[in-house]
Amino acid sequence: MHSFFDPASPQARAVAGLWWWMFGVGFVIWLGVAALAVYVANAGHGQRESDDLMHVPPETRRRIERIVSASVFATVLVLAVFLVYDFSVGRLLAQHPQRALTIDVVGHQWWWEVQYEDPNPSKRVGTANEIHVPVGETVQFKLRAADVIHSFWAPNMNGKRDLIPGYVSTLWFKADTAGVYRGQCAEFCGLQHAQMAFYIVAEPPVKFAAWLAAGSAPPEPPTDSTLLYGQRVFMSSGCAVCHAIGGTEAKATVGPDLTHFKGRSSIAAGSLANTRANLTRWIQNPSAIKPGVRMPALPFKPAELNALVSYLETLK
Ligand code: HEC
Ligand SMILES: [Cu+2]
Repeated sequence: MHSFFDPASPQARAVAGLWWWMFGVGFVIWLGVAALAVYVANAGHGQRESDDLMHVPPETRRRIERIVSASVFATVLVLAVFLVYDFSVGRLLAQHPQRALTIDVVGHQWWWEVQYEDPNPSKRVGTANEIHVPVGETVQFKLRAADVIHSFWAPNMNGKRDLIPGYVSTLWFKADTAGVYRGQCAEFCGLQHAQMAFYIVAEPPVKFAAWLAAGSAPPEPPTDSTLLYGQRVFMSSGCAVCHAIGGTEAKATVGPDLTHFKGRSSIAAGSLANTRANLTRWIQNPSAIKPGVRMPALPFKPAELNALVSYLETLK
């Protein structure tokens, strides 16, 4: 669900309200103007003398002046009302509590790095492309860009906010309806810009707290021999140069954090559903799915690939 027409936060409702009023009033004015144009086109046949404005009777002239002044006044009034309305919506969007759950989002070509802030560094939760938020609580987003300009846009929640290299922009919203809402990069950022989606998972606070607590714990270490082999393949064949998995030596941040990879619904920023078959396809040849992607295809023997995928499937 990726729709401005289905707001799920007070912020998105305010933006949608403003838009509908502008649309409605604009439509009524358009109807009026179109009706007048039709009227003018049909009226006045045979009244040759009134073609010449200099010879309009003073009575008619005064009437025309009154109509023009009234129209200008009405136009200014409508624009002024919308100006005030627009400012008030802007104020509402900027309103936020002193303290709020803060989520750091970094835009990369072409995925979203997500970190939940916590005063205790060991409780920070890192994930990617899928942002869980508690329903009924205002959440702050601190938005940064790692390479080029991106734009964070979850239309059911709030308007767009650009991510600009070297600058931190902020955005707030309070999800008030539980659900999964699609978001999308809204500023052209290169070849795979269109494949740079994300999801907002708005869930009841209790469920969210449980998710967050589980997020700071490392995944179950592998025990059976295939999974141990898969983990060795991961650590030794280059994956760990770019990815992190909690509780292991893999700590790199070039690509998405894979600690709880299997807990996410999609692979590569909404490009594929997170299934075993798709994960295998992805690792075999990422650029067949996302041409230009910043992840190389590594040569694996079938047994290695199979063990590697089995291991990644345990990262819940
Ligand atoms: C040069 C750095 C690099 C290397 C090496 C690398 N990756 Fe990636 N990986 C990335 C980047 C960048 C992405 C994000 C791609 C995108 O969505 O545009 C990614 C995405 C992924 C994803 C999808 C994650 C998600 O949540 O969407 C998985 C799974 C993954 N890599 C596994 C692996 C495995 C397994 C290996 C080793 C065979 C590996 N990667 C090697 C950089 C790398
Ligand atoms: Cu983009």
